[in-house]
Amino acid sequence: MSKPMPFQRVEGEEIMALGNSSCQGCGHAILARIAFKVLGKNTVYTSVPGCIWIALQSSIPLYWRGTVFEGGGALISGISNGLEATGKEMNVVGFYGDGGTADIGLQALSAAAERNENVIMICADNEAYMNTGGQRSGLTPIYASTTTTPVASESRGKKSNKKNVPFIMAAHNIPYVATASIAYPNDLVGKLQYAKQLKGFKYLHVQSTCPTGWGFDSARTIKVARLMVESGMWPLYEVTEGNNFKLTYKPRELKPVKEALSQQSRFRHLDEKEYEYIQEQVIMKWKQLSEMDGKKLPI
Ligand SMILES: Cc1ncc(C[n+]2csc(CCOP(=O)(O)OP(=O)(O)O)c2C)c(N)n1
Repeated sequence: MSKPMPFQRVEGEEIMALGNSSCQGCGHAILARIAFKVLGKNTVYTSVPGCIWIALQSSIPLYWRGTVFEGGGALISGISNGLEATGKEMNVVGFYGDGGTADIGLQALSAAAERNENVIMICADNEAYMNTGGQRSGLTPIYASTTTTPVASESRGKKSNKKNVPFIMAAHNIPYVATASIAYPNDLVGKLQYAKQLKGFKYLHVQSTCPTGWGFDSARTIKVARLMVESGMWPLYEVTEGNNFKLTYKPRELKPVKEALSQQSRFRHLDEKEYEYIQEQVIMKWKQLSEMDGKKLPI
């Protein structure tokens, strides 16, 4: 097992303005700051409705376009093709939330991936529709309390498991798919650098903590994000050249999921049986990923 990654300063020109209109401790703002340092000024970025639109629009002074939830995949495709037709080379980057990526926006993104459009698509995953008050999305984890999956006498939070969107995207056989976390900036930077120089559809799925929706003190945002990785709740990996799977970070041993989840009030109602269920799922999935590490995916 590899050592914990040392912290390094993220190099690059600071593009993000000093102020932005996201909440204190917002993972999206941290993601944007890091990402634009790597992407640089020769970038056009796009948004669909959500917190990431707000975070970027208020602080990233680069060429931008926004559209409806359903249109995210079409918008990045159109811009990329337009640039190619006029002989211009720019990074075309879609920054969409988990709702905009995994639910309403999935069809157009899938079509863009299938056409292998030359774009980078970044899913900023805070695990619910946070911009409208925290309704569940397809990427909300099981048992999480949200405004549409509240905890009450007949309800224990979200009933179903988190959708595995990185694997859905990998099944399109695109050149690059990766997961990342705002708590592992070096890993995130390396993945962005790799994606930036590659032609075709690149998909980065970044777990982005939300103090408001997850329920923890904003000063702890990186600690909470790190615990999600250290517990195996959010594994860091990449799939290159269509199907080569590699874990990019292997904690010495996984921390108990309870250590990560008990810090978030969206899980404060969990009983031992529910923790046990999540723990078993994580161990089973971690075993599967460890077996796949360094191998080709059967897709
Ligand atoms: C078709 C449609 N349905 C609903 C909305 C309302 N709406 C705006 S932002 C948003 C939440 C976005 O959530 P997500 O994509 O997860 O991003 P987050 O805000 O959590 O970063 C919703 C539901 C909308 N704009 N369009």
